[in-house]
Amino acid sequence: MRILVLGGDGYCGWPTALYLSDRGHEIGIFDSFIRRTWDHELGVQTLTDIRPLHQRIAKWKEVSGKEIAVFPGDLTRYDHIERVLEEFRPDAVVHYAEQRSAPYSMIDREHAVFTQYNNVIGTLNLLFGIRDIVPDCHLVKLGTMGEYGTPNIDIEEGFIEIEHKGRRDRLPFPKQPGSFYHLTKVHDTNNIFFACKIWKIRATDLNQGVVYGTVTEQTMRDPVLVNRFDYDEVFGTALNRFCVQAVAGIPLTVYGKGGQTRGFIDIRDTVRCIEIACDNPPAPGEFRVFNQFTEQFNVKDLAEKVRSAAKKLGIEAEVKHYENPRIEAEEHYYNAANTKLIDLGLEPHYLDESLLDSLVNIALENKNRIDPNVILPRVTWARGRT
Ligand code: NAD
Ligand code: USQ
Repeated sequence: MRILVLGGDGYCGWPTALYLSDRGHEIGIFDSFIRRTWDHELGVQTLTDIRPLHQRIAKWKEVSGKEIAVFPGDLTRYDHIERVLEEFRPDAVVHYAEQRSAPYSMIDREHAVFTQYNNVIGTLNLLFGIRDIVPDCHLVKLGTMGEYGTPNIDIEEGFIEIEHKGRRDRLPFPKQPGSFYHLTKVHDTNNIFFACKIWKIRATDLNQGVVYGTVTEQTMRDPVLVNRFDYDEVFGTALNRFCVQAVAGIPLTVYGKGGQTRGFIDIRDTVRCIEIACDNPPAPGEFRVFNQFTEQFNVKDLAEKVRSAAKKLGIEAEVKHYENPRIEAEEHYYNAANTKLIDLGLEPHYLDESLLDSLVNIALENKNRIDPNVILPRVTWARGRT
C-alpha cells in the first residue's frame, strides 16, 4: 500500500513510518515539524537525542534499503495537503498530525485556540482533500480514549445500543472530554462521522489510550533512528514521566488521590494497530471506532510499579501525592471495551518487569539530559500556567 503518515516526525508517527516501511509499504511522511518548535517554546528537550528528519530518513535507507518520501507541510494549509495528496496518491492516510498535549491546550486562551484550530481545521482540510483527490483512500485517524471521560457505566467502542422510551438505536457513545485538547478529538470525530455519511469516505477512528515506551524493533537498529521520549510536565505522559522522575531523584508525581484510571498501550502495539487498521479497511461510507489500548491502570498503581522496578536497579524512588493541577475525577468506575483490534489479530505486549526495567534504563543512559526544572506541574486547569 501507499501510506501517508501525517505527523510522521512525532513520537507515534516516526516508529509507525519505520514499521510500515519495514513491512513493505511505500511510505510518505507529511509533517510541519511544529512539535520541535513547541519544545523550543517550552524550553524543554526530549530525553533521547532525536535527529533531524532528513538524517533519520537517510539512516533508515542505509540500514533497510528502503526510501521514505518526505513532504514538509502544515495541515491547516489546504494547499499544502492538496499538493501532497495529488502527488503521493495514498491508499491510506494515517493522521497523527495534531497538538496532543492536554496541559498545552490549558496554558491560556491562545494555546486553547491554537490547539482547536490546528486539530479541527487540519482534519477538516484532510477530509475535503480525500473527498476531492483520493475518494477511495482510507483515513486512519488517531483519536483518544479521553473522548469518553470517566462515565459510571462501561465504555463501548464508539457506539452504544440505547433503549429510550420503548425505542432502540445504536448511537455515538456519550463524550465527556477532560481538556480543550481532548475536546478537539470529539470535534474531529463528529466531522469525520458526518463526512463518511455524506461523501462515502471510509474512516477508522482509533481511540488510543496513553502510550508508553519509546523503542520498537526498527528504531533500535541504529542510534540515529531513536524515538522521542517526553518527560516534561506539558508533553510527558504518566508512565514515561515516572521512569525519568525515579532516575532524577524527584518523588513520583501522582496527581491528587491517584485513582485516575486510564487505558494504556505499549508503543510497539501502537504501530501494529495501525497496520491492522490499514490491512482491514472499512467499506466506503463506513465510520468505525476501535478502542486502542491493551490494559487499564490507575496512576497510583503505575507509580508503585515504577518504584519497585527502580528498586531492583538499586534506585530508591518515592511516590508522592501532589495537588492535582487538573480538574478530573480522582476515584471512579472505569471499564472500557477493547476487543475489536484483538479480534483482528493484535497480540498485546503487556506491561511487565522487563519493559519497566528497560524504560528506567533508558532514563539512566540519558540521565545527563534530564532537566529537573521542567518536571513539576505548572499548568493548572483552573488558572492556566502559574
Ligand atoms: P507528537 O506531538 O509527538 O507528534 C505529532 C506530530 O504531528 C509532530 O511531529 C508535529 O510536528 C506534527 N504536527 C502537528 N500539527 C501539525 C500540522 N498542523 N501539520 C503538520 N504536522 C503537524 O504526538 P504523538 O504522541 O506522536 O501523538 C500522535 C497522535 O496520536 C496525536 O493525534 C495524539 O492525539 C494521538 N495520541 C497520542 C497518545 C500518546 O500518549 N502520545 C495517546 C493517544 C492518542
Ligand atoms: N498524571 C499524574 N501524574 C503525572 C502525569 C499525569 O498523575 O505526572 C495523571 C493525569 O492527571 C491523568 C493521567 O495521569 O489523570 C493521564 O495523564 P497523561 O498526561 O499521562 O495523559 P493525558 O493527558 O490523558 O494525555 C495523553 C496524551 C494524549 C492522549 C491521551 C490518551 O498526551 O495525546 O490523547 O494520553 S487518554 O488518556 O486515554 O485520553
